[in-house]
Amino acid sequence: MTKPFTEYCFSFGPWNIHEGTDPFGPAVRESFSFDEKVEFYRDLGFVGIQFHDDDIVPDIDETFNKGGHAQLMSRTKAVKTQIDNHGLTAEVVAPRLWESPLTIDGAYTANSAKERQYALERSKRCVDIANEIGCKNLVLWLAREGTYIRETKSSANAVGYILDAINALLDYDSEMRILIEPKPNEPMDMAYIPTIGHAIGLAYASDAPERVGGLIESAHAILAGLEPSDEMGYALYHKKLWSVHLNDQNGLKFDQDKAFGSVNLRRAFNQVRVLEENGYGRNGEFVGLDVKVMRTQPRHISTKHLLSSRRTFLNLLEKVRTFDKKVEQEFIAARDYEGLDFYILQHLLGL
Ligand code: 3MF
Ligand code: MG
Repeated sequence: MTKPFTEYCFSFGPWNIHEGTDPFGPAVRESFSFDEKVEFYRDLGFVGIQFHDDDIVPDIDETFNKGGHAQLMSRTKAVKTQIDNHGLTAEVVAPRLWESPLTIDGAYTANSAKERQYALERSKRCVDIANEIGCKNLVLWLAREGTYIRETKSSANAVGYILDAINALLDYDSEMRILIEPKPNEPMDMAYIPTIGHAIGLAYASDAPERVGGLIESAHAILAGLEPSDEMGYALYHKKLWSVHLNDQNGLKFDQDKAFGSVNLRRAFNQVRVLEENGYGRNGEFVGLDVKVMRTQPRHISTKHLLSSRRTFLNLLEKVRTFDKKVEQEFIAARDYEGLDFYILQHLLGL
């Protein structure tokens, strides 16, 4: 029996507190500044921040063009001091490769060599920022690496382009780890790296497999028609689950980022179960949440989704730990899976 592990560390990104903009309507709440958001973390029970490069250095391309590397580093130093003062850690930093006019046709897989070059340079700057803020985890959500129609790109060449970029980043910094965050669609119709299996395939094909792993988001797995806890189990077996974005998703539609467990509690239970039973967190992995508050929520209570997602994780952790393993094994030995099924429901309902 492994010793029960109690101290999970939780993280979220500044974008998880937002103004309610959606494709059909504008902001409905006034923004909280980054300075205000940093104040919220501890009170909400979080100690880790997930960053994009431009959460740290706003207008990163302009700042770089005007002030060069020194300007990026001085802004990063200021944010580092700020988060240190709040007792917070930068869990990950991700280059935001999907907003620039130079990444309209993709980043690493754009058809234009000049655009691919921009994506790589921007990623290297992100590595510098990560180092300066004391973080060794670079997240790659490959947002625009895919197509709207198949015929615009060669999918085989695209895999090579992505791998080239990963190898160039591994070479650029011999200590940085790369966490690929797969997602099957949105913004693209079809993405080249839709599941954790694809991501881990790239990891093993890379020049430093021990430094390439994955970040699994519940909603992304569900959008691929897969069971998030099994996706996690796959990565855990390979020792490549280095972060998670827990949330929930109501069927196959736009990426909803609903509060963890809010659609399917049992599916959430199984995610907590696979993490807890496979030692997730023991090597410093964070329990990351990537959750969006409802558009209807008034501003002064627009962080409740973070509080409740964390609480749901902890409540389900209690359910995982109080689950009677002996009873479970008896049902399994008798091949009475109907019995086990009902036992789980009773347990989740507290009966
Ligand atoms: C998109 C996502 C992203 C990534 C984030 C980190 C905006 O569906 O999940 O959230 O998690 O960009 O790289
Ligand atoms: Mg995410």
